[in-house]
Amino acid sequence: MEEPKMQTASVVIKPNEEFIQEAERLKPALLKRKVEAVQLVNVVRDEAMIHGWKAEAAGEPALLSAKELGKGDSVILDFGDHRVGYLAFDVSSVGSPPDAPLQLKLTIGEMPVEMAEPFSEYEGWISSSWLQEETLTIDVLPKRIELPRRYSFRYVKFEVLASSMKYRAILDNISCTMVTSADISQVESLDHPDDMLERIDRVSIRTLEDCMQEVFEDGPKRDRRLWLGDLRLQALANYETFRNYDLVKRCLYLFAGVPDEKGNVSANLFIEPTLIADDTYLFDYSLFFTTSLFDYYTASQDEKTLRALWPTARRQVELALEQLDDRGIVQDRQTWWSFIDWQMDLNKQASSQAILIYALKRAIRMAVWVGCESAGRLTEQLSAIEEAALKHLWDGELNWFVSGEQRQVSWASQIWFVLAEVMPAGANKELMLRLLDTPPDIGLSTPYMHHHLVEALLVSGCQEPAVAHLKAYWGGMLADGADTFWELYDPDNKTFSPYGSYLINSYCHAWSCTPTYLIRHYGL
Ligand code: RAM
Repeated sequence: MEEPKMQTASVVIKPNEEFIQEAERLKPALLKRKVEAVQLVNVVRDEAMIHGWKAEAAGEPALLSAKELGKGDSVILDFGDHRVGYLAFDVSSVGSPPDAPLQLKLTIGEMPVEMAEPFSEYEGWISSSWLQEETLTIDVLPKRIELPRRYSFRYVKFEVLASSMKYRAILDNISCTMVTSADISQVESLDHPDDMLERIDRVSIRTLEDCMQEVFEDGPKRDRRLWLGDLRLQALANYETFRNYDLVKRCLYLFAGVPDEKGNVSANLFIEPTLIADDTYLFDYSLFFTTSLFDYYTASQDEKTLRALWPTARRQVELALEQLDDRGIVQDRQTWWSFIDWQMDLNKQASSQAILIYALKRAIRMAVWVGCESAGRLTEQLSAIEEAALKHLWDGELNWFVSGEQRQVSWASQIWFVLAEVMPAGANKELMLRLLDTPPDIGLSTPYMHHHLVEALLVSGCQEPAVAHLKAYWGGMLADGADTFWELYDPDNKTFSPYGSYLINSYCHAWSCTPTYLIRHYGL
């Protein structure tokens, strides 16, 4: 898979110190819990399993203290569930006094495949430094080792790269101090009569919990960063579960704290060493600042924050409206200008137009709530872009929304136009049912877009296929061994990765946690 054409711009940031301080004030304390491995495992070839590997039980972790490890020996520990936290272990020696340092390699992974296929073979286009491995050279034994980096994992492989002929190593007391800002005691139990929905709900919550750190991270393995598109969905799931309004508020203030000179919010932020806006700007993600503020206010009724952040929210729609061509249609571009999905052949114009309509509708409601004079003007602009969309992007002969110069028909374009509620309810329902019956070639490639498919089915009144799809897709991940839901999952191509290798995919990913929102919010 080829790398998308990223735009790197020299951006001038106009920090808003008041917002940055407010975000700092809302920084959460992390909850900690120490856990131990539950078993030793061997990872063996099994073509029936995802990626062709499975973990097989190989005994109690207590066996480790009697296992003498020499050069070339290795053990794999299974922590029994997905963990995010800090690893520590004791290492000692048996035999003669250690006459040379011990060299240990740790490979830390969310999936069995990460224990089995060497990271040195990775050739994807995003950095291999995301693959979790460490080499330690230990001069003095015995020693308690506390690794400084936070990992996201279920399995840990220890390999002795070098000891000496005179001694062997013993590993013991291997533990993980888990960290999260999510307080599970806040979550009401679901008690759903449908077992599958109950399990999907539980794993969604585990996924969200592990992504909730000092900000809502997209994935604790990768990118460990606050992305706006992910934040929007995590926030929706959070309102139904942990109800940590302050963490959403903090993230909104962080984005609003570092806009560029025109007022545009970045697609993602780095929080350390200080708050830095990434130089990636995405048309849809910037607009999701507006919709995320709308959702936050709807859930929290926090009027003070609504008023403080409204100018930033309004600015995102104004900047998007400046990107229309003279027909009133969002201009298409050859670069990675709007995200929508990791479907590489997707033309993003129609979906982006629909997202602008979706965001503008919410902006107008906020303008009314705060008594902003822009409400009237925004309402006129809304009818103009809805009309333009129906005139230029709806193809009455094909009965589909089309996108770009080639008039591409995709799932994403239909889904986003239904979510934007441009056509009457009956027509939206018909469109969704037609989409399921006669699927266009350009499909969906992430749980992120599958979320939007299910939500589009629900808002258009197609509850039965919505539930069926949710169970088939997220239930498919469960059947394939998910402890937390994944960044990428294509049931027809289970090795899919937009990055060039499934080794680098994230297997606990925020945008995949939404079934708990869909089930609880829509009362499925
Ligand atoms: C991926 C990130 C994140 C997403 C961006 C667009 O690299 O992990 O989830 O928001 O892409």
